[in-house]
Amino acid sequence: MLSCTATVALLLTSANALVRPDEVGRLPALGWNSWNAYGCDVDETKIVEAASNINSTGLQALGYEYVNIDDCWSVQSGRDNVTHRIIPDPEKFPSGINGTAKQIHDFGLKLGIYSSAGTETCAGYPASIGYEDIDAQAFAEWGVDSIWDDEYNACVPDSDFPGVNPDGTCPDLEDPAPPGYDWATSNTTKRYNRMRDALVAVQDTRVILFSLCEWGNADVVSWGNGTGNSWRVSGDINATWDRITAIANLNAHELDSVDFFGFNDPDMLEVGNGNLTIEENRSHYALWAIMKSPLIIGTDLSTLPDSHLSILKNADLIAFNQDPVIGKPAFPYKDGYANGTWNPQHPPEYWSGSTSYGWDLVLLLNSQNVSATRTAVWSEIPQLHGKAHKVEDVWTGKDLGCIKDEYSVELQAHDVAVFKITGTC
Ligand SMILES: *[C@@H]1O[C@H](CO)[C@@H](O)[C@H](O)[C@H]1NC(C)=O
Ligand SMILES: *[C@@H]1O[C@H](CO)[C@@H](O)[C@H](O)[C@H]1NC(C)=O
Ligand SMILES: *[C@@H]1O[C@H](CO)[C@@H](O)[C@H](O)[C@H]1NC(C)=O
Ligand SMILES: *[C@@H]1O[C@H](CO)[C@@H](O)[C@H](O)[C@H]1NC(C)=O
Ligand SMILES: *[C@@H]1O[C@H](CO)[C@@H](O)[C@H](O)[C@H]1NC(C)=O
Ligand SMILES: *[C@@H]1O[C@H](CO)[C@@H](O)[C@H](O)[C@H]1NC(C)=O
Ligand SMILES: *[C@@H]1O[C@H](CO)[C@@H](O)[C@H](O)[C@H]1NC(C)=O
Ligand SMILES: *[C@@H]1O[C@H](CO)[C@@H](O)[C@H](O)[C@H]1NC(C)=O
Ligand SMILES: *[C@@H]1O[C@H](CO)[C@@H](O)[C@H](O)[C@H]1NC(C)=O
Ligand SMILES: *[C@H]1O[C@H](CO)[C@@H](O)[C@H](O)[C@H]1NC(C)=O
Repeated sequence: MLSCTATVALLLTSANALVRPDEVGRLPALGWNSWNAYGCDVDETKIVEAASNINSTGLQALGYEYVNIDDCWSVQSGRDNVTHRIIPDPEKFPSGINGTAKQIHDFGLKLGIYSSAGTETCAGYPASIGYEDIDAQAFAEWGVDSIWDDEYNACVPDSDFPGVNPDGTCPDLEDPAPPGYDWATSNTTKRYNRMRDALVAVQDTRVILFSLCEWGNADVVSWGNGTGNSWRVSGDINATWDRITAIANLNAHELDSVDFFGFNDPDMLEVGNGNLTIEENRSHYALWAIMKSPLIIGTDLSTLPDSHLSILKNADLIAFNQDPVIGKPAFPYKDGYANGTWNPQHPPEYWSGSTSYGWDLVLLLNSQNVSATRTAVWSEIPQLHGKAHKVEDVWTGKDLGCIKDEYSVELQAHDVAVFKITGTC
């Protein structure tokens, strides 16, 4: 099951994403999705309430804009027999998706919706394979701004859709490698390109962001930029530290595919959920932000404590994530705790990145289970030149002054320090 959420994009060749008419998808999407908070139990009231909370908490003013309906929004028994459209569940969405969209748009926000590149969604509702044109047309008419396209039961027996086994059964979602390992020719790619093409065909009516939720299958980082605005790099996240570090480790090794219009998606945020400590929440958000991930909140905002809300509202991390001039993320600049190159419990701990705002970013993580010292040595950081630098703490906003050679911090287990380096001194 899934958490897939939304977005779209388009393109011409597999290397370059189609640049949309109004630059939709140029930066990582910021928003909220219903799955991690409500699962299948979604309805118009919760969606509109989430939009209202994004507005009233100040998250909207910071750039959060997509409000995404995940799985379970439609009539489960089937499509409309005449129009072949998916039918919004009249009990869950009494105003229709169009009526819900109107309420979201009235806040100045955007509405996202969920489908799947298969015969049914993860929760067993009608999905889009074979109906891409009909669905894209409906979504555009309803006022939908973003699609989160899952991958489940990805074939139609006895049909010619890419991926059906010769005996009519459904294949494993993990396609076999295509000839020459050219994953851009895989059946997974073909399934998603069908929706991409349908969305491009309606973009004069409505530009719809395209998020792929293919769980990192089929080497998506090698072709995702030709198909969508973002693509999942892994299976689903959950609100455990082990899962967060495993996904962070994976994504940290695949960041070359991140740039304007096309972003790796390490899945939605769990900030506010489960048993994470405040340090773990903070590290999760900071790592996702500096990897230029879509930042899709997945919690009930009406009960989120201010301690957690303030994490989601860190203006410096949002600014780094949304830099209008630099599309590349931060990168690890040296080994982490275990000194390895691949360790799901110990993702890279030393990170740096450039901004167009006159400052560079440095992040230090303590992935150990006990408190530990982490030291930023200026001469090791590729962006920095010079012996002394002006440093600010991103969490507290505190000016740490002019620091010579290196800066050490004592970090609690699983905590993170983030610094703005604002110049030499
Ligand atoms: C993805 O495509 C866009 C638009 O063509 C381009 O600006 C960007 O650099 C591409 N990303 C990568 C990683 O090449
Ligand atoms: C919040 O919503 C109101 C409409 O209800 C809108 O006028 C306002 O601009 C929104 N706030 C922000 C920060 O966009
Ligand atoms: C479509 O038609 C079938 C057969 O008449 C019927 O059982 C089904 O309920 C109809 N579906 C919808 C969504 O109206
Ligand atoms: C949504 O569509 C329905 C059916 O076409 C229509 O009756 C209703 O007025 C629409 N609602 C809005 C808010 O446009
Ligand atoms: C893709 O699906 C087709 C059937 O539609 C099948 O013949 C082909 O082997 C599949 N290709 C790969 C690489 O799995
Ligand atoms: C989190 O995900 C991992 C990997 O899929 C799984 O092994 C683990 O059981 C999950 N934990 C929870 C609490 O869902
Ligand atoms: C949180 O802790 C409780 C009690 O130990 C446990 O039942 C629950 O599964 C945990 N939740 C997660 C997401 O790990
Ligand atoms: C990491 O490498 C350093 C220097 O080579 C070494 O002193 C340290 O013990 C290593 N740490 C771990 C956890 O392997
Ligand atoms: C840290 O704790 C987790 C479980 O809480 C455990 O799986 C892991 O092995 C521990 N790591 C170290 C290095 O002790
Ligand atoms: C993180 O930690 C708290 C526990 O203090 C947990 O309840 C919360 O949901 C998690 N999220 C954030 C952002 O703190």
